[in-house]
Amino acid sequence: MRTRRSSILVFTLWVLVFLSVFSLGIGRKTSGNLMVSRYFKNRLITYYLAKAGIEMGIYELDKDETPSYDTLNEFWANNDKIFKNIPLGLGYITLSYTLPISGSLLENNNQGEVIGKQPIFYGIMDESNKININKVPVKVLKNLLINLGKVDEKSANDIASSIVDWRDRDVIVSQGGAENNYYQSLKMPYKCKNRSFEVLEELLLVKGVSFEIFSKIKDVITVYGQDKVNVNTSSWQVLYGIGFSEYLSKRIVDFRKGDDGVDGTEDDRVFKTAGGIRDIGPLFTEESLEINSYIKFLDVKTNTVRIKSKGMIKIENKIKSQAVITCVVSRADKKEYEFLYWQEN
Ligand SMILES: [Ca+2]
Ligand SMILES: [Ca+2]
Repeated sequence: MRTRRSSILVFTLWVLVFLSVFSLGIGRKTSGNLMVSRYFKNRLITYYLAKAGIEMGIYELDKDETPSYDTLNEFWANNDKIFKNIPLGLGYITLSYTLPISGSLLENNNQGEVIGKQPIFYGIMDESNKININKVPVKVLKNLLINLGKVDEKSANDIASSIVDWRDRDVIVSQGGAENNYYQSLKMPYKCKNRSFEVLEELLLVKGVSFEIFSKIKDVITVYGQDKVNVNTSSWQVLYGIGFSEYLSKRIVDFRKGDDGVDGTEDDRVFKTAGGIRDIGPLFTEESLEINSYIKFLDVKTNTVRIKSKGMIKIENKIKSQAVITCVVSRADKKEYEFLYWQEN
């Protein structure tokens, strides 16, 4: 009897042990699931907030009051009341960007300029504040490589020609350039594209473009939009990349900033035509000649923008969860916006 009792006791004990271990397991699993589901829930909320931000951006852009020129002080380009920490539903939305600057100028900056503390703009970025490697002529590519890529003149000429050969449809080798024959002769051969660049990294496939050169120019180039740079929205580094001297590039941008010396504020001076850069003040003969040479690569408006939208859930003012969507939108077709690029993080 005792044996039976004790065996029942042992059995019950085992069941209890089993059940407690089992329920512990369930407990763990449930709280784990709760965390995972909370993560996915937050992820979903922030994703839709970011997506709503893109819609909000396009809505504001659509109200552009000055179609003949686009500047950094337009409400869609810089306005923290519309684009910074905007509450919506369970979270917040922010649209922001900084002006593109070449890596090489940041590394070599010894003029006491602020590095890594670029002003943040709240709004939509003009994608035409960069140099479009699909559309600019060999002359601009060459200047870009010399001034910002820190490449010598001969190499710059060869690389610029190779870039044009890569994107043009013909198979005629430009002076110093490279077409299919060259790429097929490589140890690991590949085809010359003979089509437009779709992503910046494609440049690394072009003859002569090293990673070092690429990293120096990648931030000031684009594969989207028009052939000309918008002088109302570009950094002086981009004007320098086109071929203007460093001095004149800075003068143009400083003039644009207005008396407060800050881009995107009310006192900014607007270039309503590219010729407006002749009015920045007295010009030396060389500067006038410089303007004559490069003014054809400038515009004052844009047909392509980049929107970076961040959706956030905050607890006590700290970001708890966030999602970022970056897209490039064309408004070249006046009737509808076209998405050229879309990336979710
Ligand atoms: Ca070609
Ligand atoms: Ca200003």
